[in-house]
Amino acid sequence: TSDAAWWRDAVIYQVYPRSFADASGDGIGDLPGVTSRLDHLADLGVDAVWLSPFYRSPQADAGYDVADYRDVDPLFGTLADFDALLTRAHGLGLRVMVDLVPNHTSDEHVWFQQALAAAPGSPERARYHFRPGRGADGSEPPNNWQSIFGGPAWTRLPDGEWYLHLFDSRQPDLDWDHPEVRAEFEDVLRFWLDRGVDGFRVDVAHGMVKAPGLPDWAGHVSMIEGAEPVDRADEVTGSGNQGPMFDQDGVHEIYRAWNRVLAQYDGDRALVAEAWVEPLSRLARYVRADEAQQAFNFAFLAAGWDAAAIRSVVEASYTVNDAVGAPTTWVLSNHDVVRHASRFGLSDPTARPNGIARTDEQPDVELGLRRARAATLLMLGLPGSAYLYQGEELGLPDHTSLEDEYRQDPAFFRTGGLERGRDGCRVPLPWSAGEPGHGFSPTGVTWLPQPAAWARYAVDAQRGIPGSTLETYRAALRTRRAEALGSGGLEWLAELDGADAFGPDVVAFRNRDVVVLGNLGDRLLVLPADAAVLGASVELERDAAGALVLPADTTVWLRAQA
Ligand code: TEU
Repeated sequence: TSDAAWWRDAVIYQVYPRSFADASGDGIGDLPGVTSRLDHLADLGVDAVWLSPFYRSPQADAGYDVADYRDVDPLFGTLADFDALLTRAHGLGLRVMVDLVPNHTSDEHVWFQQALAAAPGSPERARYHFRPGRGADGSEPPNNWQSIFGGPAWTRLPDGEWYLHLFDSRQPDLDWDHPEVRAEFEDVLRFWLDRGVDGFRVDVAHGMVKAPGLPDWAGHVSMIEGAEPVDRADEVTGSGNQGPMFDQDGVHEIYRAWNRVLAQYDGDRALVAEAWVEPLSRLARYVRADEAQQAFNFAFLAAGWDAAAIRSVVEASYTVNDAVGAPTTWVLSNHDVVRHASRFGLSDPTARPNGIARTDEQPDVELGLRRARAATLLMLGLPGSAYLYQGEELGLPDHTSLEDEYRQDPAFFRTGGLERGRDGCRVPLPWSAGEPGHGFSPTGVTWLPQPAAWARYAVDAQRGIPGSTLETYRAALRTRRAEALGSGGLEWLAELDGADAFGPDVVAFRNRDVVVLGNLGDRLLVLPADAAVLGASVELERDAAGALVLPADTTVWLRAQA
């Protein structure tokens, strides 16, 4: 891995294939749809695309339940469609990362089908976690673990054995002590590396290895008893991803093995770990010269709209970074969380940021969008690599009034509707304002309904319109590239000549020749008279004396004075 490796300062755009663009007309996005819209991404100015799963799958968890790791689901197209996508992306100078889902398979994976057909204690069951139950008749689950999606993490078969699933019952966990499991995934990596992918986003990267003996977890006991969970007191991201089923030391051996596989290929192929691990010093253990190249920085996503929290998370991110000698990453939205345009419009944007919102509070759409744009400009001004989620460049909010009959997230069903689920951030993208389904599909069909008020967010309603969210993103990405901000350095600023005193609500730093100022407070900040604006999250105005002012909930990029 060279110092100039592409991923160090890359802006990587997450495509959620079922909701990006539909070429076939069935209302579900597909790979030819993605290929047909790659120009949008090249034009936006991102460096790479990460594709969420498009593999053969019964879609019990929108493709995060893989039945065949080496094939494309007919919903999304064919392997030839994938190759065409890759060729076109590379032709446009875009890298392509694909999703790897190693913690669990689909229940329709051939291994699990063989396990179901085999007897308790048979070798076919040894690739998963099958156990007898507890209690006199074995009718109690083998331990007290709960599924991340709600309910017990165990399901019983008619023959009396139980199997483990940290997510849905249709997502049985693999046993990573089994040598065939390890060999199989190294082979899957090679399959996609040979086709030319530039890297992998590793799903539940802190999973896979479980504590020996699968011990009960005190955190679950307290949750069941309704008390404050003992082990989660200092949890920042609220992901619930803690206990003996996550972040075990043994998982690092898997990354070292994968790192060796990637190293056999040219072109700085990369692994990004989706590890909901805290604190950041613990997350840093995944980002090593001989392990993953990157890990998502969810602490940044969880910081909320609070200058002190943002400063301290940013600071901590770089401390971690110094220790491992690799760049950090930034992320504000993905397919599991409430989009930041909606999160920042809630009274508490830090409440359950990892998506399965329990609240029925309706966000303030305008405030949310204003803050989201300001947060994005803060993020894109920071050194490191940034991840964008499809639609955030349009300022898309969540669909917050989706009717229950449309919901598909297993988390909704496993909690009896208590958790509202993640469908609201997965609504098909609006491409053109005047068409049915906003141009998502040639037939107008969309697998989830789009809110009626979405025309304003459509790509064609924003392209070329100065000040639109799309053009604000485009301009910021252009400047970020031109000024090499991704590979720059961070220097906090306490003051700026000619400007108002910052006060605690201003996040201010210099990166190379750019000064980034985010005003998270409610006071106007007067900027220097000669300030040269390189970019702003909203159009700036002047006060009576003719000075530029930075209003509340706004970020500006200025040319640094020598
Ligand atoms: O999510 C991993 C995860 O650990 C969860 O915390 C997830 O963020 C949470 O359920 C949402 O609130 C990954 C994928 O990103 C997610 O889409 C999948 O459902 C999950 O793994 C299982 O594969």
